[in-house]
Order: sequence, then structure tokens, then C-alpha cells
Amino acid sequence: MEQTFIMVKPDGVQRNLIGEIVQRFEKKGYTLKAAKLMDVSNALAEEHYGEHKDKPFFGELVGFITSAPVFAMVWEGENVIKTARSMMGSTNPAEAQPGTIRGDYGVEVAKNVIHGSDSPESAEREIGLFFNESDILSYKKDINSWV
Ligand code: RTP
Ligand code: MG
Repeated sequence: MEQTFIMVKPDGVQRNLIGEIVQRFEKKGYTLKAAKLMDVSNALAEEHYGEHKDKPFFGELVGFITSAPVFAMVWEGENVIKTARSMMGSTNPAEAQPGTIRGDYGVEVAKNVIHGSDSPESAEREIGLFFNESDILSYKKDINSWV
């Protein structure tokens, strides 16, 4: 089953959006496999956003993601990498559709609330950067046996 790395960025944590975002993924039908509230070090931020190191906004991006805690998660489900990206909406919240997370809660591109892996390769890399293998649980959900 596919897994992706999702992170509520510092603005999302500060604006009390963790619960709302977790709920959207739960209600969609995905399974939370790991989660933690954490500070991102400079080294981790630079590694995570390495693909952008030559962009003019790299310094601002690393500064922002290390400025306050983030809520890092691993979500599992069919086609979750691509579907999570469409649930998030366009990178620039001004262009993100209403009904998407960025479309509903974001205003500007530097503070766009959420990160999600953009490919299977990114998902594997990012999950490995933020979590140990033992942090990722292997339980299955079976709602009917719990009610
Ligand atoms: P993310 O990696 O955070 O999930 O976002 P994304 O794939 O939709 O966008 P990406 O191109 O990977 O850009 C990473 C983050 O950099 C910030 N950004 N700032 N000032 C700018 O022009 C600019 N462009 C991008 C955004 O916060 C974006 O999420
Ligand atoms: Mg990206």
C-alpha cells in the first residue's frame, strides 16, 4: 500500500489547523501510520528542500520551516501520494481551488499551511528523513470490530 509524507507547516500549527487537516485525511479514508510534533533543524530543512537550494526563495523557505514546530505525518492508502496533492491544492493559495486545504486556509505562497510529497521517490525519501522505521506502525483498521 502506498505511503506519503504530509507535514502541517509552522503557520498551520500556529493557526490551530492540525485537527482539521488530520480530519480531512481520516475522512477521506486514509490511515495514519506515524505522527509527531517537532522542531525542524536547519540541516533537516536544507536536506528536505534540497531540490530548491538554488531558488531565490530557498533561504526564506528554510527560515520559515525552522521558525516554529511542524506536525509531521505518514499517511497510507491507495494512490495517497497523488490524491493528497489534490486535497492540498496548488502551491500558491491564491490559485488553489476552494475546497482544497490551501484554497480554504492559505493566503500567500510562503505560508501555504501544508507540505505533501510530490512523487513515490520523494515520499520514500521524506519519510526516511523525518521518521525511523520503527515509528511507522503496521496496524490495519477494522472499524466494525471496534463499535
Ligand atoms: P511543498 O513542497 O511545500 O509541499 O510545496 P509544493 O510541492 O506545492 O511546492 P514546491 O515547488 O515544492 O515549493 C516548496 C515550497 O516553497 C515555497 N515557495 N515559495 N516565494 C516563492 O515564490 C515560493 N515558491 C515556492 C512554498 O511554500 C512551497 O510550498
Ligand atoms: Mg514540493
